[in-house]
Amino acid sequence: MTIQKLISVFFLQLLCVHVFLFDRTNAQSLRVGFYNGTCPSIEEIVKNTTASFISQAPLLAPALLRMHFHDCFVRGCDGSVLINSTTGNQAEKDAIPNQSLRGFEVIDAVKSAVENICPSIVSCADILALVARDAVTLLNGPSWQVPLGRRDGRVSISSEALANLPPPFANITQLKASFRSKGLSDKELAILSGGHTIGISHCSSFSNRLYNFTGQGDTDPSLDPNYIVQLRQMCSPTDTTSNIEMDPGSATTFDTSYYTLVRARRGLFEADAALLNDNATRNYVLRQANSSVSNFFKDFAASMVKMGKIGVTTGNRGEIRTICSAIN
Ligand code: HEM
Ligand SMILES: *[C@@H]1O[C@H](CO)[C@@H](O)[C@H](O)[C@H]1NC(C)=O
Ligand SMILES: *[C@@H]1O[C@H](CO)[C@@H](O)[C@H](O)[C@H]1NC(C)=O
Ligand SMILES: *[C@@H]1O[C@H](CO)[C@@H](O)[C@H](O)[C@H]1NC(C)=O
Ligand SMILES: *[C@@H]1O[C@H](CO)[C@@H](O)[C@H](O)[C@H]1NC(C)=O
Ligand SMILES: *[C@@H]1O[C@H](CO)[C@@H](O)[C@H](O)[C@H]1NC(C)=O
Ligand SMILES: *[C@@H]1O[C@H](CO)[C@@H](O)[C@H](O)[C@H]1NC(C)=O
Ligand SMILES: *[C@@H]1O[C@H](CO)[C@@H](O)[C@H](O)[C@H]1NC(C)=O
Ligand SMILES: CC(=O)N[C@H]1CO[C@H](CO)[C@@H](O)[C@@H]1O
Repeated sequence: MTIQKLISVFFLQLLCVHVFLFDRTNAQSLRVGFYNGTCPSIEEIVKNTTASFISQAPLLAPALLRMHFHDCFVRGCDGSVLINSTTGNQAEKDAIPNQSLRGFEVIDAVKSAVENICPSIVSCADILALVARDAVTLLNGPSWQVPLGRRDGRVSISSEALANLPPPFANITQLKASFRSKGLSDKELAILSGGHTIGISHCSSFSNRLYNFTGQGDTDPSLDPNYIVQLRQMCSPTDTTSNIEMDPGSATTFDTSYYTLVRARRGLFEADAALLNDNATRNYVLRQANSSVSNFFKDFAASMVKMGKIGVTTGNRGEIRTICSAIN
């Protein structure tokens, strides 16, 4: 090895160690009860406001869970998903994967309820993390303590959403790489994909599997043929409006049935079916599909806490937005 190479390897390692410590420090500075002294009723306000929406429209809950995921995978959990586009900037919200995000009105209502009690104290990124937890719990899912103290970012760029969010046709190699790039393991991929036990999809996210999988007018062989018949009845090849339950009949109940579906080759997206193509994720699916040995709730709670720490902004970086859809 030449001296130059040695030196560059050394600096590369220094850089890695630095980035590593930096991220750890940030994530560790999140803590449960961060607002104990400054906004003690925060969790109650968030929960009450969220519940007032979800009790009227339970299908808002999955949208709110997904919003937190989309926030965390793009620029870290910094509320950047909430920012509106402006004349000079196309924001994450307006990227293709975000076209189907819903529930921004819930976040806005929670934020204004919080601002009424503790103005300019609680970040939109923290609100999103709390709302996602409450949404899951309200649909009979697990609960968990949410470490808080995130600050809001001031940047939101449409192209970053496309680059950082795995598409519904991602294969297992791509999914693992995407999650690993965010510090999440293959097992955590299998766990967090269980979020698809609630909510809806548009036909366009999977209709290639029903009509023209490889461009030969064929279907996806990894999808149950009987299920294909049913799905075709709900989705014509050009349908852009129908809402299809990802976990039919149980779209507003957070349970383990996602894994039963995937095992039965009825996962809606290629990315769901792909979990069967790797030993670690496959074993996880099969284990959770057996309710007597499932620890999905506990796993999901822990993985949500971990996902909620991706690339967070803390300390005095960033800001506390007063309106979640615009930087201050
Ligand atoms: C593993 C990679 C993932 C892929 C490829 C993926 C893809 C998708 C797609 C395509 C949709 C439907 C969008 C539409 O057509 O309307 C969707 C919906 C949803 N996703 Fe994922 N997702 C992934 C991971 C996650 C994670 C980690 C979570 C949360 C923990 C999550 C939660 C949801 C929820 C709750 C919905 C339903 C949203 C609604 O009802 O509006 N997804 N996902
Ligand atoms: C905030 O209060 C809760 C409940 O009393 C407690 O569990 C937690 O440790 C406190 N956190 C901080 C950072 O003070
Ligand atoms: C939240 O709701 C509960 C039960 O309805 C109520 O007792 C409590 O006062 C509410 N808290 C806030 C902060 O609105
Ligand atoms: C996954 O997709 C990538 C990109 O299309 C491809 O290069 C790779 O071979 C695929 N891997 C598997 C296991 O299908
Ligand atoms: C299927 O896809 C191929 C290649 O993209 C295209 O040429 C063909 O017209 C499609 N067939 C149908 C029925 O959409
Ligand atoms: C995957 O699991 C099967 C059965 O559990 C085992 O036979 C096989 O060796 C495993 N493959 C790898 C690559 O670990
Ligand atoms: C589920 O797990 C239990 C306990 O380990 C086992 O006895 C049972 O055979 C499993 N069922 C299936 C369908 O795998
Ligand atoms: C952001 O866009 C939404 C939807 O168009 C709108 O209701 C909201 O008022 C906008 N926020 C700001 C700060 O302009
Ligand atoms: C909810 C939301 O903001 N959806 C937007 C996603 O992006 C498209 C453009 O690509 C907008 O038309 C939607 O309003």
